[in-house]
Amino acid sequence: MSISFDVQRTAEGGGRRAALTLPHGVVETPVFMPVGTAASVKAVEQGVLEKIGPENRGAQIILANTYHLYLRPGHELIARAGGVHRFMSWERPMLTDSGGFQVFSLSSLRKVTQDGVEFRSHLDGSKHFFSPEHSMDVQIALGADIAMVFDECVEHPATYERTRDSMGLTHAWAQRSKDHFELHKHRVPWHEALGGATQSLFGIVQGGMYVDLRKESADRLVEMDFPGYAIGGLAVGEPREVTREMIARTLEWLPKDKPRYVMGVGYPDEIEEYAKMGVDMMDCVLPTRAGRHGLVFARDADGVVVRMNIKRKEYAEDPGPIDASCGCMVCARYSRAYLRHLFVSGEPLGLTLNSVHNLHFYLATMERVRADIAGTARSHSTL
Ligand code: PRF
Ligand code: ZN
Repeated sequence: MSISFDVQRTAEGGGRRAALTLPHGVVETPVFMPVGTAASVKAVEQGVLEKIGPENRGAQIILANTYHLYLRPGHELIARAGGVHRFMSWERPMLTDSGGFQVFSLSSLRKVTQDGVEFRSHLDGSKHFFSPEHSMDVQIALGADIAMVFDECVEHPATYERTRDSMGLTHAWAQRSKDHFELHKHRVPWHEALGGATQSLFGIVQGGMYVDLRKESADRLVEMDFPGYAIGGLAVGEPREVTREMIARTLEWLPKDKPRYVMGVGYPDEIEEYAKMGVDMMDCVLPTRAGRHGLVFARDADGVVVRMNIKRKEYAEDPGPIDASCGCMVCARYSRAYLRHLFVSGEPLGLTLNSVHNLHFYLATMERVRADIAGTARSHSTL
C-alpha cells in the first residue's frame, strides 16, 4: 500500500493523533518535518537526525526541495543513484515540495503563463522552465514518499482579483499535476523494490487571505480527490491571527480522514497551536536557520517559549545548558559558555549543535502535543 491515514484519537479542539503509513515507514502525527532543502538538513548529519527528539527516536520524516535538486545535482543523476532516499542514505519517509514556492521566492526574471514558469537559476543565472508536468517528472525521479502539486503562492498583500486569478492557475495546475502524476507514478526509482508502491500526490489549497477564495480552493481540490491536502500561501508576512483564522476555516472544509499539512510554519508555539487545531503535518526552516544564526529556543520556568541569542556576552561564562529541561544531546553535554565560544569563533560545530538543539526542541514540542491529544481524548471519552 502506498499511503494510509489512520486517525486514532481526536481531541476537543480538533487536534488528532494518527498514523500516516508511507512506503518508507509509519509517521505518527501531528508531525514536524525538518527541512532538508538540498538533500541535507543543513549542518545536521543523517545519523544524528535519526537520534534527535524524545527517546532518541529521531525525525520521522524530512522535506527536500524539487527546485534545488533539479538545479543541482539534477534529478536524473539522483534517479540513477536510486532516488533521493538512497542518494542521501535516509531510509525514513520524505516529502518533496513541488518547486512552485521556491521558483517564486528564489529565482529571478520569472515569466508566468498558463503553461508554467520560466525562470533564471539563483545559482548561475541559467534559464529554465517548470510546468506542472515537469515538476511531476522531477519529483517522481527524486522519489520522495509524498510529492506536492505545482502551485503558485501569491505574494502578500495581493488584491482580490490578483489572488483569484492566481488561485485559478493553481487549480488548473493541480489537475494537470494529478493527471501527469497518475500516468507516470510507476516510474519512481523504488517502485519494484517496494512491492509496487508509489508516491502519493498532495493538493495545495491557496486563496490568499480571502475566506471565500479559500473555500472555493478547498472545494475544488477536494473534488479532484487527493490522498492529502496542504494549506499553502500562509506565513508570507500576514499577522499571526490571520494565519490562524485561515487555517481554522480551511480545516473545516477539508476531509477529516485525510492528512492536512500547513506549509512553512512556524514558531514553536505556533506549531503547537496549529497541531491542536487539527493540522497533521508542518515544516519550517526556522529551527535550523535560527540555529545557524545563533538563536536557540528554550522554555522559561512557566513553560513559555523564549528565544536566546547564544552570542550574547552574558553567556560567556555560563556553565549551564541552553535549557535545563531539554533532553537533547547538546543540553546533556555542552554549556552556554562553550556554545557561545563556538558561535563567536565561527566554528562549524556551533551551527550543528544549535541546529540539533532547536530540532530536538521542535520534535519534543510535537511529542508533547501528541501526548496531550491522547490524554484529552481519553478523559473526554470517559466523561
Ligand atoms: N506552496 C508550496 N510550498 C510552500 C508554500 C506554498 O504556498 C509555502 C507558504 N508558506 C511554503 N512552502 N508549494
Ligand atoms: Zn537541548
